[in-house]
Amino acid sequence: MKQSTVNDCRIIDIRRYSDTRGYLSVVENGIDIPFEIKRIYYLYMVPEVARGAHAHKALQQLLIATSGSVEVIMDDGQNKKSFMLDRPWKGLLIPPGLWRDLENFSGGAVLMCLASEGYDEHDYIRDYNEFKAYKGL
Ligand code: T46
Repeated sequence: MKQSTVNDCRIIDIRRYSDTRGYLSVVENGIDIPFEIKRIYYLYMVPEVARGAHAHKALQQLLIATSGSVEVIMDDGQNKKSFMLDRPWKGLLIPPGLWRDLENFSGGAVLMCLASEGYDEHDYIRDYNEFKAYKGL
């Protein structure tokens, strides 16, 4: 998706069920997100540093701050858009072909990623100039 832009990213409300015992949220293949989940990973105990700084060529993702808050800055090479993930029922759907920086992790933040593919380092673009060239810019 070389043509994807930051406007293709969107925040979704994740289904949640509440009763006197608290909340339960669920993401289910084929119902809640537009891709099949093949991998789950999560970032935690992040000190005051930025992570990310890469793009994916094919990977689709749903990012959820299951605890605390994280700022995700999406970049299509021409425009940037910042998303604050600060509720466990808010998810950021990210199409392929976009650069992302992860910043301002709050203390105790846990950022979970539901991913459409297995891990493949060849899917990463970790150099910003290479990313711009990939986008034809
Ligand atoms: C993303 C953001 C939100 C693996 O061996 N398997 C995996 O599935 C993943 C995701 C990572 N790794 C290894 C590769 C590196 O040696 O874990 C190490 C740290 O990965 P990375 O530097 O890519 O971490 P982040 O926080 O910059 O990015 C990660 C994901 O890689 C990326 O897909 O979108 O979280």
